[in-house]
Amino acid sequence: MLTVFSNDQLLHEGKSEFHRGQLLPCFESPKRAELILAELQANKSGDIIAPDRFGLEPVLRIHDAAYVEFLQTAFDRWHTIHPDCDALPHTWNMRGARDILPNNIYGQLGYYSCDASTPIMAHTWQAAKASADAAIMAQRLVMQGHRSAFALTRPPGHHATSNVYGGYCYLNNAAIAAQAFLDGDAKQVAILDIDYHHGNGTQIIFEDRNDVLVVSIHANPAEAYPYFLGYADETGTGAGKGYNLNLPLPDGTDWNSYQGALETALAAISRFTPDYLVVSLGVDTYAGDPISSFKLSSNDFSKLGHHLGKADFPTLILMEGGYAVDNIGCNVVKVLTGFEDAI
Ligand code: OKP
Ligand code: ZN
Repeated sequence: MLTVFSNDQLLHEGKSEFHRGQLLPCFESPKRAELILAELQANKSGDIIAPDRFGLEPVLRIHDAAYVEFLQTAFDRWHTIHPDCDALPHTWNMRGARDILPNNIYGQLGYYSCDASTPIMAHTWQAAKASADAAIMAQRLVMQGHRSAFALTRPPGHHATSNVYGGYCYLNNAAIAAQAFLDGDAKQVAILDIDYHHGNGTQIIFEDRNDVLVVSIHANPAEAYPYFLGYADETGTGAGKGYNLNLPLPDGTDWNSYQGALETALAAISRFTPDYLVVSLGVDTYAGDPISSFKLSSNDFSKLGHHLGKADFPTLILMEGGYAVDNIGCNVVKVLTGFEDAI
């Protein structure tokens, strides 16, 4: 399978994130992408190409202009006050308070974010934009007739909304790609999110729309990040009623129970008859993941890829999470190889 990746995506390298009471080295590191690339090359998985530079237009179809400008300028504003550390928020809005944008950089970081795990550094914008460009490039290739393409998107995207970053995500690559399909020749697009964490950003972006079906299999949010969305009773709003499907699974889920959810998800997608499928792929469902609790094995990822291939849609696979760095390359290659073996 063809892979799209830009070296600019490696420029984002956070020092630390707030994790369970401590500032720890960031789990979401450039090493993740490097190890996936190395494994793709070792397995002769297909060409790896750099994306074109797309303008802001496809990004602004999903994200607010003021939010994008904030992401472009936040680090410089922070850096003049704090030359030695990354920008992390510490104060957020509260229920009952006003939806108002303060002038202060600490206030604005809180306004535009949802957690303290997602630092902004000197090149965060550049890397996030390059990651979105990889998604758009792969989207173009699939629209031009490739059966599938893999965008090695890092930083990931599925927790970002039109105007909120968090969960290591700044631009919602899957949403940008889905919208780009619709702005091309598609009438309907399905997004299947199989990261361990619920794709709250993707759900919020599309929950009132019926041209994008969002289906997500993830850890029960009552027990796992992002906590405040991703429950089974969220089925879409307004015109989007019936076009959001959440399949939360308990701690310790292994392939046996995962497979049933995957079949349910793919059956719902088939009924929707999308023109294209966008897969938000996280391999943090792996048993060895340091921040997750599912129990998929490396071989299970081959079976997962096989199911995705058998679903028989023109498919863009893009990367979300996966933090067991020693196995991340192998697990991603298993998904892609399983996919190709099925078609
Ligand atoms: C991103 B993706 C605090 C615990 C939770 C955020 C997890 C983001 C996961 N450090 N941290 O969906 O893999
Ligand atoms: Zn995740």
